[in-house]
Amino acid sequence: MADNQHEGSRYVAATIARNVGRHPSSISRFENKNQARSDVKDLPWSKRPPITSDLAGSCKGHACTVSEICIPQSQTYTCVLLLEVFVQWRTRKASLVSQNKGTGQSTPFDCHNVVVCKPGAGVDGIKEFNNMFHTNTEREPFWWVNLGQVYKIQKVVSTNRIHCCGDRLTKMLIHVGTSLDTSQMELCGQFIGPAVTGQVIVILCNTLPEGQVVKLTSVNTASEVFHLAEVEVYAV
Ligand SMILES: [Ca+2]
Repeated sequence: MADNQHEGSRYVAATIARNVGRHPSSISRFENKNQARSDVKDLPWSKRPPITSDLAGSCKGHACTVSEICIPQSQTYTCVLLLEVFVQWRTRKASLVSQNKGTGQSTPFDCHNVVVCKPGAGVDGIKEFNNMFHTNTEREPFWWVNLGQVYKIQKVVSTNRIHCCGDRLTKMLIHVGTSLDTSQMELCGQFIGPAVTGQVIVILCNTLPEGQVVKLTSVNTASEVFHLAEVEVYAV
């Protein structure tokens, strides 16, 4: 991940260097070159700034195109292609948004007090041998976390059960949405195993799906339990 972030930083730096612009009112060369584009009132609606003038700052009256987004700076602004902004979101340092949030799972399971196994153990920050969520045996058992508000999800980091049985996880799908109905959710990504005990599984959500519910489904050819020591959802 560190390498990806490093590559992302270099990419962003290169992008800004290539696209750096000046405010039309302060740099006459830019203003003259783009005279026809400097007056927002003359632009078709589709080319007008996407944010209000009060909030635009140095982006007020910008000359970015419809395929670009204006990023205000102190006295200038930068026009960056939307696609490149998307890349920045994918590579920027994200925030952990799932810890101690509401959780649930498809079926309960009694661990006989030998270990902590409850839905909330999946987001309690504890990655130890006796701590996990644990469903009953099913073809497609699932677990979810409700983040409490909508986020743009960048990645989901799962830590497999630590003291045994890691190969019970053979395929896992991660969906993001506003309900538990998978058909209404967006696929973040999938893991194809089998996993090993204690494995840390990083799934990048390449499309940056938005939602407040993140649902993990274990997909099996025969009924199986589903258990993970911890799930960490990161958002940008
Ligand atoms: Ca845990």
